[in-house]
Amino acid sequence: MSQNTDRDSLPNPLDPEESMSREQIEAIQLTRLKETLHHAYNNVPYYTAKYDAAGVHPDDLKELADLAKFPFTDKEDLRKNYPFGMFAVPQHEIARIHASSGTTGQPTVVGYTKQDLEDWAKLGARCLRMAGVKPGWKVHNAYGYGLFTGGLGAHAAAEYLGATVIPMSGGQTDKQISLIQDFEPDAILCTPTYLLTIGDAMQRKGLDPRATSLKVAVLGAEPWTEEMRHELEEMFNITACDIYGLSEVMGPGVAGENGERKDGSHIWEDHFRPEIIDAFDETKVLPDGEHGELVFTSLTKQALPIIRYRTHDLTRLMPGTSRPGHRRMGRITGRSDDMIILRGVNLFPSQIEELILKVPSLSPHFQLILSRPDRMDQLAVKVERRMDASSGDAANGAKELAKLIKIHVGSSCAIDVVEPESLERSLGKLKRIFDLRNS
Ligand code: DLL
Repeated sequence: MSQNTDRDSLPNPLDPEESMSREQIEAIQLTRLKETLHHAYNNVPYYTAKYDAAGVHPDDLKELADLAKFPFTDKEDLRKNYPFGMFAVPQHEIARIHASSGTTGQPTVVGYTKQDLEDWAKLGARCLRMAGVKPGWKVHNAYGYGLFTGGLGAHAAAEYLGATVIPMSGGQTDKQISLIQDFEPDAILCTPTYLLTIGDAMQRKGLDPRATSLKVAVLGAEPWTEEMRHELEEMFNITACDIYGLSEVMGPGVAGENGERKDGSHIWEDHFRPEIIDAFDETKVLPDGEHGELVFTSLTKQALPIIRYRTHDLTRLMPGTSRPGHRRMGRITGRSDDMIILRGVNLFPSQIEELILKVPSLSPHFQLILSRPDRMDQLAVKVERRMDASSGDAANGAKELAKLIKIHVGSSCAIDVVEPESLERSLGKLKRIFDLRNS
């Protein structure tokens, strides 16, 4: 029996690094950061050229704060080096390739060695376990399989944990429902908006989502709010936890949330060094607690070391709680490229989600439509009334929502309440903003 009471008090830690102190983590970070910088500089011409041009060398890193001397990497850099220019190992050592969907340009391609895949599975498993998923449970995986990192990433995590994986992938909502009923999974992995789609479809069939076997949902790949967590937990009678990640840094499992505390996702800092920078002045690295853009440096990745990658996700860093050595991130309030600037006021879809869910007659199914009649930007919120709300209730709800938006966001916008089931449902990552200003 272990005598280490500190470790024993953690809910099922998986590996020793997970339960390290902050000092131990920072010591590991410094060693790994030096190795990563040399690995990237010696093996990826992009980094060699960029650091030579900036007059910095991996040997300039003596302490963690020196990382700020090194230039950033952005999605554009991966695109310019399409497809394999960012790889730091020969192709025969690449065990897997993933790519972003590339809806907004050239896809970004990422690669993994066998060791990278093993680390990824381990970190994903840490997230699932911390959320409350147990070895031996049946796990229904409804993240999309394929080039997207969600499906295969979550799959490997659940397998590593020792769960029974049901590799359903995204879409085919009727089939999802049948499998959930027949296979009786204990946990589900998908995007928050897709879980809403499933719950909604169940209710339409006269089935009660609260009566399924599901106990835990591990949700990510898109921003979601505390109000949405409450909505989904009530809808399914489950615990809903966050999982965060991005392909360029690894995939799902960069950070995950504790299912008992639900106090934000712990970033696995033995593998990633996070920084928060001022989103408008990248030269400023902000202290913990301040909001800004999240930047990541990988510390162990072999195939695709990534240094100071700008995620464009806006959040803040907070001290670790259930894993004290690893800092937590606040909820992603939005992506800097999803920010709507409406007559000088900045707003994000998640702010609107939060306010809609405060109005009992309105459902979480909504879209934001931006247009420019008469050369003035206008925002319309299209939102479905709840099935059990009357049209009169919904009309009052629309007035209430307009008022809430005016008070909390500082902007006027039109509210267009539409009939239940009239807006397109999410099948994975949901598109909320429809910008018609230049069409
Ligand atoms: O979405 C990886 C993933 C799959 C994470 C499944 C979690 C679960 P990408 O397609 O590269 O990778 O998209 C990454 O999605 O920069 C965020 O903007 C957003 N995102 C991911 N997880 C969260 C989350 C995957 N928990 C981009 N909360 C990121 C908010 C998230 N946004």
